[in-house]
Amino acid sequence: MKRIFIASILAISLISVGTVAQAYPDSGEESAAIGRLGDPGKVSRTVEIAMVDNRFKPTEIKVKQDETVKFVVRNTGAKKHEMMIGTMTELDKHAKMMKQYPDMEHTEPNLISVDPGKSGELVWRFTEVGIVDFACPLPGHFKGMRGKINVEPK
Ligand SMILES: [Cu+2]
Repeated sequence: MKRIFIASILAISLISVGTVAQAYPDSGEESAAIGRLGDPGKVSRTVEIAMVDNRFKPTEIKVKQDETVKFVVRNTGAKKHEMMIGTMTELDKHAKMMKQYPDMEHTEPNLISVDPGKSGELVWRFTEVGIVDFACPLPGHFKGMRGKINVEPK
């Protein structure tokens, strides 16, 4: 019974992802601007970020184009938090999905979940100059728990 329930939630969420993707036909191009998963062997900068309830510290980070950055993210709060790198459109879309299905397990290359008292790492390569957003997409956190990564020319 429980298994059937989970399967149907998955099916519903897949359908809604499909619908959203159609609504934003250019989201693929947008995603490329945020960079991609980095090679842990090529890290050129380590940035420490603290998660509190419900904020990131710091909220502004500077990196250089083509840098591979290792984010060491420590959750010093009492709640579970996530850090997701993306465009505001993507982050917003994901936050809406989390609101609808708060217990949905999700793994994506541009996201880490960190339990209270733990830390996690995310290695990301920034390929284009500009502002890349990050946020915690969990329900009730998304509005206040945001930050910006300024990718400067190398
Ligand atoms: Cu959070």
